[in-house]
Order: sequence, then structure tokens, then C-alpha cells
Amino acid sequence: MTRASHQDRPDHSPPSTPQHMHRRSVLAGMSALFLGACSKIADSNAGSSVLTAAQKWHQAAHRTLTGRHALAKEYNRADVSPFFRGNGSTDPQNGNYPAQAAANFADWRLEVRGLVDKPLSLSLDNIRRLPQRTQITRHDCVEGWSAIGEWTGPQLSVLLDAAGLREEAKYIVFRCADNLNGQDYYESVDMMDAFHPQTIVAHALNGDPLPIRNGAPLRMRIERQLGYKHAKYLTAIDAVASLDDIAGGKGGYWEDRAGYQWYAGI
Ligand SMILES: Nc1nc2c(c(=O)[nH]1)N[C@H]1C(S)=C(S)[C@@H](COP(=O)(O)O)O[C@H]1N2
Ligand SMILES: [Mo]
Repeated sequence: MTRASHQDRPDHSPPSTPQHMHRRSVLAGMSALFLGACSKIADSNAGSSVLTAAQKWHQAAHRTLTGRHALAKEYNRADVSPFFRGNGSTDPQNGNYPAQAAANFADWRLEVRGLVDKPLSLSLDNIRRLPQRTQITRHDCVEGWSAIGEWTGPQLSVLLDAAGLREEAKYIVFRCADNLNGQDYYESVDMMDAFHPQTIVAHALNGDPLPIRNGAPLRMRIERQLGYKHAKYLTAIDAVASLDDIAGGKGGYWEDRAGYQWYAGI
């Protein structure tokens, strides 16, 4: 490969296709080709400046295509799993959850609070009337299973903007109704994931209200993160400056309990 052919490569902007869904595989393919060619140049000891250019290109492309702003792959309806299994809590029996479930969650509220100028207390109806996003994504659980589902709900960013998130806020904590093995489930993310376009407060799975096993009536979808980050049975969204004083201080139920990574990016 000659130097000229490197310069002829497209610039660092993302592919013009609106289908972001293939970005990761496109990148993998492009960089395999490109780096394969360039390591040959390096072996021949004749192309060190080209190799530097290649590395820069690769870094820039990686940031653009697979950086933390990149979208998780989205699938088609035909890919949706016939059954989306439940994991962890699948039928909470603590507190007033059973009564809420019996009333079809008519009085459920979602609080948005903490480091915000205008705390919110939202009904399910309030949440359904916000602008909605629907996304078909694959859920990956560390226990070794995956499922594809279509999720609908407002972007978390819409709620945070409405509540007037303060600058001191560094993390968003998700509070859940279920108590699992004696501890309340909770999770947290940084602002990159909180404002990611595919981070939504989902109230529907495959076009129907969430089943109880999958987190009724509200659960997080945080598509660039592993399954345990996707808090179910969501009761409150807390904006905080530090995670240190919350439960075990590690930012989540499994992080506190079993040393799971707080940053579970995929
Ligand atoms: N409140 C709450 N959220 C939770 C859990 C839980 O037990 N309680 N389990 C987590 C794990 S480990 C996974 S893999 C997913 C499972 O989601 P599902 O039950 O819809 O399959 O929810 C996550 N969110
Ligand atoms: Mo999981």
C-alpha cells in the first residue's frame, strides 16, 4: 500500500449511512484491513510516517465510531426474542409493590430529585406523554444469556433537562422498589451514559406495558452497558455529586455485593 492510497482514504467523519447499526462491524472490518496493510509497511521498515498517520486515523475513527457517544446496534422487529426472560428480581414481594401491582400501577410515581433545580414527581401518564424513543436492542447479562427486545419510553435526558440538572451533579442514581436478598436494588451511571440517546426510561416492551418480570411499570434501558446496570422497578432518579455515601458506596447492588465493575460498558 502506498502513501497516496492512505491519503485517499475517506476523512474521519462517520459513515454517511443513516444506519448506525453497522458501525461497529464496519469499523472492525476497516481497521483490520488498514492495520493489516500498515503492519506490513512497518515490517519492511520503510513506512514509519505512514504508520503514525495510520495510528492517528485509527484513534480518531475509534473515537467517532465506537466512542462513548456511539449508538448500540439496533435490530429489526424480526429479530425480537419470542420470550424476554426475567433475571434477578422477577416478582417483588416487599413494601407496597404487590399492592401497586394489584392496582395495575395506577398510583406509581417516579421522582426526579437530588441536585436538580425543579424536582419532579411523575405519574405513568406524565411519562407516556413525553416525547418517546423506541429501540430494538440486545440485552447482555453477565450470567451468559442475551435477549433482543423493543423498548419504548422517554430519554432520560428529557427528564433531567426538565428537572434542571445542576452542574455539581456527577452521577445519576436509579432507585428501585425491589429488595433482593435484604438489600434494595439500585444502580448508577455517569453523565455520558445518562445523556446517551439510547438511555431511556422504558414503560413498554414489544409494544405492551412492561411485564412484572421485566421491571413493571418502569425500568432503565442503558444500551451501552451490561444487563445489571438496567435498573428495573424504577421509583426515583437521584442526581448526586458522589456515590460514596450510597449503600455500600460502589454505585450499585452487584457492585457492592459481588464486586461487579461499576463501568460495564459494551
Ligand atoms: N431492580 C432490579 N433491577 C435489575 C435486576 C434486579 O434484580 N432488580 N437485575 C439486573 C440484571 S442482572 C439483569 S440481567 C437485568 C434483567 O432484566 P430482565 O429481568 O428484564 O431480563 O435486570 C437488571 N436490573
Ligand atoms: Mo444480569
